[in-house]
Amino acid sequence: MGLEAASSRPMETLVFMDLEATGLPFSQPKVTELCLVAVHRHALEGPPAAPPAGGSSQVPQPPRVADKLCVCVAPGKACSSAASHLTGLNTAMLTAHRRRGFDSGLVDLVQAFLQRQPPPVCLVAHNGDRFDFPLLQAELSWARRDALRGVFCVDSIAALRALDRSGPSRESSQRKSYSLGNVYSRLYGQAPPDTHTAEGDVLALVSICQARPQPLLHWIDTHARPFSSVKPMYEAGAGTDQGAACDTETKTERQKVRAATKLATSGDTSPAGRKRRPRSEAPSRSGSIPATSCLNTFHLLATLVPLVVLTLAVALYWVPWSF
Ligand code: DCM
Ligand code: MG
Repeated sequence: MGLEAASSRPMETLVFMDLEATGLPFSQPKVTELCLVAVHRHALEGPPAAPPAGGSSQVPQPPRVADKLCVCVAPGKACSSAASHLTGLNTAMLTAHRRRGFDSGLVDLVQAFLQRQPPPVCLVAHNGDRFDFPLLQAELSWARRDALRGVFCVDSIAALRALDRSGPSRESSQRKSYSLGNVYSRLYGQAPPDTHTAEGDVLALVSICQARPQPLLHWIDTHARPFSSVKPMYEAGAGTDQGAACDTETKTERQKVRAATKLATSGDTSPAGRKRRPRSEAPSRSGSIPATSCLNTFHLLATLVPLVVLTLAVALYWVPWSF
């Protein structure tokens, strides 16, 4: 399909990627928005970012030559209230706007978009190893898991940490936050615009990567791994206990995730969200008998009735003879 490439070659196209979703990994989230921005490595290798102005570094212009694919997706499950609050998206809204699910049409679209790019193609996502890549792999497993055969991927958090450790000042990466917003603010002295929209986050990531392009490209070339090596965040139809997959780094973050779990389990409380709850998930009304309990009663009667008939028959046969 033209995307196959030897990992020994430098990555020619970088596809910056961000996914918005219904919640954190433990909730087996589904994608609500996807954004891909593809640039040739030349776009980063070009002239350095504009010099600092007035104490804070000026944010570089985004590469002029870039292909973009941004798609809203109906997730088919409720968004956690935390996710809705962050992203401004909820399931009712996406359904009301008649967005389609993460179907084979979207897989074809993503595949066609990547095929247009000169290979080797490398996806770059911030926290991609823990969130975006496994989630994309899980969504693809519903359609075609091998759809991104030949594509590579790298996590920009891992890259930036490594560059800090190996840079001239050998900065410690231990105590620093590498969240997208914090990295961006450290570089440019301001918060990134449009955070938690897929496009906003991708463009913020591109700006971050423009700050130190040469060492970053070198790191990407030596650390890109095949996307096929990414394990899906969850298997299609797997159970709900995904606690081990939380994107936690520290104890404090684990606590935050536990707090988010409470929010997430409260679910999408919109009337539309309640209406779409599948029958199997609906709580049984008080007084009604669940179907499984009817089945059990039937089996009990089916066993007991022949036993009683047999006992009566034996009794009727033996009683006259016993006198
Ligand atoms: N997310 C969440 N709760 C958080 C942070 C993120 O549910 N505290 C989910 C919803 C987001 C997705 O992760 O759509 C991706 O996060 P981000 O917007 O940082 O890319
Ligand atoms: Mg995002």
